Amino acid sequence: MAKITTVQGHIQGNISEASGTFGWLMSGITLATKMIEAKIRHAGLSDTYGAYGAENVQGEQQQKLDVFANQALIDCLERRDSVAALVSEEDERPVMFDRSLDTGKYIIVFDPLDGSSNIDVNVNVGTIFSVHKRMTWGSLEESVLQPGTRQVCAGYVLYGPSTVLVYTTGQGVHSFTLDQTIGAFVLSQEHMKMPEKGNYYSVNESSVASWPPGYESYIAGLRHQGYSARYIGSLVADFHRTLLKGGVFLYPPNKQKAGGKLRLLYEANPLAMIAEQAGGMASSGTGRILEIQPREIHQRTPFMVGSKVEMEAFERAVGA
Ligand code: FBP
Repeated sequence: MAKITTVQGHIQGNISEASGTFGWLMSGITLATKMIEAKIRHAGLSDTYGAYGAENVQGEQQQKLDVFANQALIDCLERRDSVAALVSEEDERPVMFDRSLDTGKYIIVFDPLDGSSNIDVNVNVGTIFSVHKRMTWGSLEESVLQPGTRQVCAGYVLYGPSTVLVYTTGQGVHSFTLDQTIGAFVLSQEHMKMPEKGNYYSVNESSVASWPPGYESYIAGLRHQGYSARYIGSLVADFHRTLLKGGVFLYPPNKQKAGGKLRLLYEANPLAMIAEQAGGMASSGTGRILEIQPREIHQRTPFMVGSKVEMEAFERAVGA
């Protein structure tokens, strides 16, 4: 019988933190995302599509699956004693637990269901997570607002034709596929590398007229070199393709969203850590994403990520 490696088994050898505690913490994420996966697979049969009827802190119409995914992650993670606080895209304020420094060591920030505007049309969506170590000084709020360089783990789950979990703890990028027959995420690829150069660019060109100088000519240059366009409109799906095939994904600032649309803590930072660990790069257009000092939990940022060749060309084009 072929030996299989689960996420918890893989963590044992891949983290400098207390692996047992961390493995138990990660099992909260794998359990919740399996619950979300099951709900998504049956969405058309169980009245799970559509709006929930409330707005989240971003001013977005919450989808029923947004609310389900958020609650599943909170329910599973609050039972992990090592969790000191949870920050979700769906909630204005963090959920804080009264746990001592010795016990409550980690902070988890997450986007429970990214790309949720695509759910009803059966397009890939995802869950994104990032783990920070609680600082031994200052308040819990200060521990939540740490730069991306201080992440101890980052990952996402993509709910697509198959369900994959991709994560890093700073020792390479590894991918697991959900094996429905045993209900476990099984290791399917280790030490993934983003190709140095790709053939795709991915951006919503509808706002091209209000991009800052250099962006439009950069994209025109890629088109001139024969790059093809790919844009799903689900960040996790567009990022996963970029990780596997190379190229570049951009969500530039524009007139409506001068600070960008995507959120720093639970969208840009975790994907930037994975990209860099896989040999790629991630920029805000003025600097490295991971070096941004967060000011508030739902802060947005312009987000450009991709292969080394395309990203170095991008930085030259916009003078970053
Ligand atoms: P949420 O669904 O988590 O709010 O994510 C935002 C998002 O849907 C990303 O997944 C995607 O990359 C982007 O917004 C698409 O934005 P736009 O429709 O402006 O191109």
